[in-house]
Amino acid sequence: MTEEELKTLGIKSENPGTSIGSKWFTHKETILSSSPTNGKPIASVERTSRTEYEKVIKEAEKAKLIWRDIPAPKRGEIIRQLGEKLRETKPTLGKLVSYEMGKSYQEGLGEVQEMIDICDFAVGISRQLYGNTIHSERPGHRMYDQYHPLGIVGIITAFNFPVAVWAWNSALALVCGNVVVWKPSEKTPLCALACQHILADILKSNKLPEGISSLITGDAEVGTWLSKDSRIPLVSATGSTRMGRQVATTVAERFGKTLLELGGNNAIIVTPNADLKMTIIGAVFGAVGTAGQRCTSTRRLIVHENIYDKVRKSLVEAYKQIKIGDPLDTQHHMGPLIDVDAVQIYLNALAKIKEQGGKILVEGSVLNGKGYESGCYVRPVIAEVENHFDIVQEETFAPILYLIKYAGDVNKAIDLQNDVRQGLSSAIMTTNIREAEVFLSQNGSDCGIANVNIGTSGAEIGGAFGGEKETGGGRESGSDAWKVYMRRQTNTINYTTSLPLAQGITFDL
Ligand code: UN1
Repeated sequence: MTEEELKTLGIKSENPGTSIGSKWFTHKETILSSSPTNGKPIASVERTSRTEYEKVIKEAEKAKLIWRDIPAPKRGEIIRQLGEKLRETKPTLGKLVSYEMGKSYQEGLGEVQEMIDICDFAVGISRQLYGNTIHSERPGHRMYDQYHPLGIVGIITAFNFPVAVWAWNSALALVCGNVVVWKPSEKTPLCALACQHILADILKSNKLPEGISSLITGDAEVGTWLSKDSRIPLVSATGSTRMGRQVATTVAERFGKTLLELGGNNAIIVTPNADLKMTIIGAVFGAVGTAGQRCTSTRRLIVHENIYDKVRKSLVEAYKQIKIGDPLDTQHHMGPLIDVDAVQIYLNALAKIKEQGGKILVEGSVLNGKGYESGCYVRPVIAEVENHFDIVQEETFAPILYLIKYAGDVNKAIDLQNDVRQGLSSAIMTTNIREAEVFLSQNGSDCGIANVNIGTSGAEIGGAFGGEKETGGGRESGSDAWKVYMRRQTNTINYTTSLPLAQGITFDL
C-alpha cells in the first residue's frame, strides 16, 4: 500500500489518535502499526490521554442533546451519506484492512461491503423504530411503547474485523439517536482512523456537532475508562471472552448495559446425508478464511463415522491446494496471523493438541523465507481430536480445524456440538429435512447462529449477529438488534375525566 493511497484515507506517517469529529488531539505517546503482511511499519497513532478522554466525553454529552432532537429519518440521511462515501472508498479502505490486519483483499473488500450493507439497513431502520400499540384494560385509555436514544454508546472492537463491527454498531446507534465513542483494537488503529475521517467529514459538511462521533485509541486501560464511566449507558464490546467478562462485570457494577459479542467455538455437523462437495468448500473457507481469526471461524467438524474417512481424505487434499502469502495478492487464499504473539498462541495450541492425545493430520509450522519475513504466516492445520480435550474446548484464534467423529443419529452430533462453553455459530450439512429441522429445533443447536448447508462464518448483516453462553448473549447488526441501542418506555394515556385504577382496584377519597 503506498503513502499516496494512505493519504487518500487521511493517514500520514504520524497521526493523532484522539478525535472529536474532525478535531484531532496530539501528544507524545504513540502506537506503531505494522503490517503483518511484510512486517513493515505503516504509521504511528497517538494514544488517548485521560485528559483527552474527558474532553471527548464532554463533547459527546453536548452533541447528544442536539443529535437526539434531529428526526430519526434525518439521522438516517447522514448514514446514507456514509454508505455512499464507503462505496467510493471501498477499494482503498478494503486494501488498508487487508494490509493492516492481514486478511485477503477479497475479504477486506467484503468487510467494507458489510459496512455499506449495514448503512443501507440502518437508513431503512431510521424510519422503522417501531413500538407496539397496546389495548388498555381501562376505558378511555390508550397505551403504547416507544423507543428513545440512550445517549453515548461506547464501542470496543477487535482487530479481526477492524471496520465492519464499528459500522454495525455506529450505523444503528446513530440512527437511533445516540452519539458514539469508539475504541478500536490497538492492533488496527489505522483502519479506525480512516473510518473516523470519513464520518467526521460527513458530519462537518452537514454542519453537525463534532461530538457525534469520537475516536479514542489505546490498550485495555482506555477500554476500562469506557466501562467504568456512568455517562456511557451502553458499552458494546467485541473480542475475547476474557475481555468481555471484565467489561460485563465493570459495566454491571454501575447498572449500565452491555452488548457483548465474544468468543465462538463453532462446529459444522456433517451427516451421512451431506453434500460432500459443499461440505468441503464450506469447511475449508470457514477454517482458513481470515486465517482462522473470525469469531465465526469453523473450529470443529463433527463427522459421521460412515463418511468420516472420505471427508478426511478430501479435506487433506483440499488443504494441499491452499496458497499462503501476501493477502493483497489475489492468488493467495490465506494471509498471515495478526502478529507474532498470535503465532505463539498457534504454536502453543499445536503442542497442547499433541500432549492431550490429538493426532495431527495436516502439520502446522511457521513459514519463513521470501515473502514471509514478517514471521506471521503459518500453515493451516487439521487435527483429529476428541471434543472434551481442554484445547478443543478453548477458542484458539488460528487456522486449526478439529475433526471429531460421531456415531448414531443426529442427536449425538448435536450433543457434541453443544458441549462447549461458547455458543456463537453452528451449521449442519445435510440434505435430510428431518436432520435439519431437529438441528434447528429447541433440542438442536444452542448457538445464536444455526445454518443449514452453509458454513459457520460469513453471516449477512440482515440477521441479528451474536451468540449464547460465553459468547456473551448480545445481538448486533440486523433484525431488531437496533432495540439494544434505545431505551424503552411504556406510555399510558387517560383521555377521560375519571381515574380508574388497573386491576379493578378501587380507591376513593
Ligand atoms: C467477527 O468475527 O467478529 O459472519 C465478525 C461473519 C462476518 C462477521 C464476523 N460477517 O463471519
